[in-house]
Formats: sequence, C-alpha cells, structure tokens
Amino acid sequence: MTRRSVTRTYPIDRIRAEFPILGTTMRGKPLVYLDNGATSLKPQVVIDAELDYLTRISASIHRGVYQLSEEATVKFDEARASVRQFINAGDDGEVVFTKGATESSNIVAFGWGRKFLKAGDEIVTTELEHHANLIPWQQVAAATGAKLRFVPLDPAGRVSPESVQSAVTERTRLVAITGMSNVTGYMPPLRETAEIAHRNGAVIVVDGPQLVSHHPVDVQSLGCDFLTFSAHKMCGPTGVGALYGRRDLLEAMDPLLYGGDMIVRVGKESATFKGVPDKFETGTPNISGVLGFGAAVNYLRSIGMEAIADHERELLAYAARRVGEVPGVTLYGPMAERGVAAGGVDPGGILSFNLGEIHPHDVGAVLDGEGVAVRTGFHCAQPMMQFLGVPGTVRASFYLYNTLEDIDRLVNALHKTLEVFS
Ligand code: C6P
Repeated sequence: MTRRSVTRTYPIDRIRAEFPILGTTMRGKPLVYLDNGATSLKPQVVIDAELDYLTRISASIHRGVYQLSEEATVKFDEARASVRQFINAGDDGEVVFTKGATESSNIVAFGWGRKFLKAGDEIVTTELEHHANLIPWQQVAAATGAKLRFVPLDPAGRVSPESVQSAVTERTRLVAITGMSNVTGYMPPLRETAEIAHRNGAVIVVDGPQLVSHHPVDVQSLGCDFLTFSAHKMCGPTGVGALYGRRDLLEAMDPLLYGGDMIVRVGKESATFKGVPDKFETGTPNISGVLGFGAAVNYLRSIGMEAIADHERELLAYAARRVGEVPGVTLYGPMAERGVAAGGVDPGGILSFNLGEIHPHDVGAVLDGEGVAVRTGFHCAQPMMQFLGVPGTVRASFYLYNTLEDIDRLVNALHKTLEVFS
C-alpha cells in the first residue's frame, strides 16, 4: 500500500517494511506506534546484528586470544567508531558505552560532580528535565553543598539565551540541560547555552536521548562537554547507551564502578586504571546490545538525520492541527502555539495534550483498544508537570516510520474516547 507520505522523496514504504513489528496488530487492529519517546521500534538490521553475535560469535571481548573473541572485539570497536561518527566526537575514547542515558548522567554526576563541586558552587538546570537529569544533580548538591538554580521558563515552557544568562553566575560550575524535552519536544538553544556556560567557566551536560534519536547532532559544533543518550530510543536495543565526554574531562573523572577489564595493574592494596573509555567500562559489557547499537546508528545514517527530522516536523505540524481540532483538547508546550516556536527553533516530534477532563490513563486505555500506543502520565518529569499545572498528559511521539495515516487513526481514536466518556 502506498501511504500519503509527507514528502514525495521520503522512502516511507521502504522504511516501514524494514520494521517487522509494523506488520503486526495490537488488540486486533494494525499497530499504530506513537510511543517513540519511551522507546523506538527495531529494524531488521539491528535484530540481525544482535542475532549474528548471539548465534555465531557469543564470545567476550578483550579477553580471549582465540578467533571468536577477536571478532567480538573488532565488532565492538567498530560499533564505538560508528557511534563516534554519528555525533562527530573527536576520537573513540570520548564515547563510553553505558546501560543508557540514566547511567551516563550518573557517571557524570558522581565522577565529575562529586569530585569537583563544593559548597557554594552552583548547578544550573531547568524544570524541563527528565528525572534522569535532575535527581543525580540533587544528590550531588546534597552531598557537596552545591546549590541548584533553575533557568526561568516562559509560559510555553521555553528558555532563551537571556533566561539562561539570568541563572548563570560566576559561581556556576555546571549547566545540566535537556537537548529536547520528552514532554513537549521543545529544544532549548544549546549552542548559546554552551557559550554562556563556557564564558562563565562552567561545563555543560546535555541530556540527549530525545535529541540524538531525532536530529543531527554534532557535539563539537554544539560545544557540549557531555552528552548522554540511549540506543533503545534510536532503533537500537534496550540496556545500552552512551556517554560522550570531552577527553580531558573524562580523564580527570573517577569511574562510577570498579572491577575487571578497566585495570593496568592490581596489587593487594591498590590498583591503577586504563585510560578512557576503558576505565568507565568495567565488567563484561552488553556486547550484543553494543553491536545492535552500532547497526542502529549506521541504519539511521543511511536514511539521514536531516531527512528524519524533516519527516517528523511535517508529522508534528499535521498532528498539532488535527489533534488541536478535536473538541476539548489542550495542547502543551510550543505546539500549543501551533508550531510557532520562539528563537526559530522547531519542537521535535512530540505532542503532549489532554482531552477535556478525561484522565490521561483513560484516554490511553481507549486508544489501546483502537490499536494506538501512546504514553500517558507524568513522563518521568514531575517538575515539568508542576510547571504545566497538570498531573499528567497524553503524549504522542513520532519517528521515522510514522505516517499521516497513523495520526488520522489517533484522531479517530480520540473521537471514540469522547463518545465513550460522553
Ligand atoms: N524517557 C520517556 O518515555 P533511559 O531510560 O536511561 O534510556 O533514558 C532516560 C531519559 C533521559 N532523558 C530524557 C529526556 C528521556 O526522555 C529519558 C527517557 C522515556 O520519556 C522513559 S521515562
């Protein structure tokens, strides 16, 4: 079937055919998957990469002198190079494999924050943050005596270079900010924020799982010092992700975990450690996951992140218009202004809304019955819910394989919800 593609050149039918799960049903209806903010679907090439390791290689990395172990090590290193290229990091040592963005944030918080912050220092962050980029900083503040300061948001939940500047002082040592809100899809002005942080002698940590999976990211041109992201939100497996860190910063940090494979020499009383990234990767890693991660970034690059971002931009504009027309709908964030975002920044492919007084979970349950998967609730971002003044929202989040028909199915299901609750 040929779908109404948003642009004539975007190969939507081919892309959809590459995701086996899109041929399946949910509650007896063809699946409409709009929960990409939580996790993405996996294309066959990623499944194959994991399967190949599990069926044909299976050996551990860095340890064996035999062929299978050598092959595992080579493929593991190739995956790191692919991830480095994907974000344009300077060298492979700046890419640390982790369990995901949450672990990446904690490595920075404990390895950098706990080591270098002290009483009187300030950590600047925002109410936009996912808990993964807030709670570690709360913990660091409590342990070191550093203070958290929040960048003021405008009524649509945006920050500006001026509002960032107003929160940053000469005591600011670190700015921790999302690359893209998982609630509204809003993307803060990162380059300007990095410049302000650096002008004041602070480092910047960008919480990137939503940004990196949906938009081209170049860590060098953005000027970010740390970037966290997760494979599973970008067509890769769960349980694996990455921390990008500037080499000099990573070298100065302490690891979060200690054990095998990170050491140079171990005596009875002390040990010396390898350099980056090895000192952060103790223990046997998620090898099949890392190989799947490498396949995922190569797959995304083969389509092109610009093309994916354009596709989602069109889907979002259509969704904001169609969902916004459903009686009783309230949209949140920049899309509440129908896509007209401040500072020339378009929001990413996320639409958060409520349907009259109907509880988001009730909306989600009716949508589920119609074969439409969305996320409902507070999205691990309670301060953002407090800012919006709601306990939760319904969130439709789009990705490379979604279509205008998916949005039509969402809208029909919302009308059905209104009927059910009338
Ligand atoms: N957001 C969502 O439905 P992990 O779980 O470690 O892969 O990613 C954590 C994380 C950090 N930052 C942002 C902006 C995120 O969106 C997430 C994960 C999912 O919105 C699960 S709560």
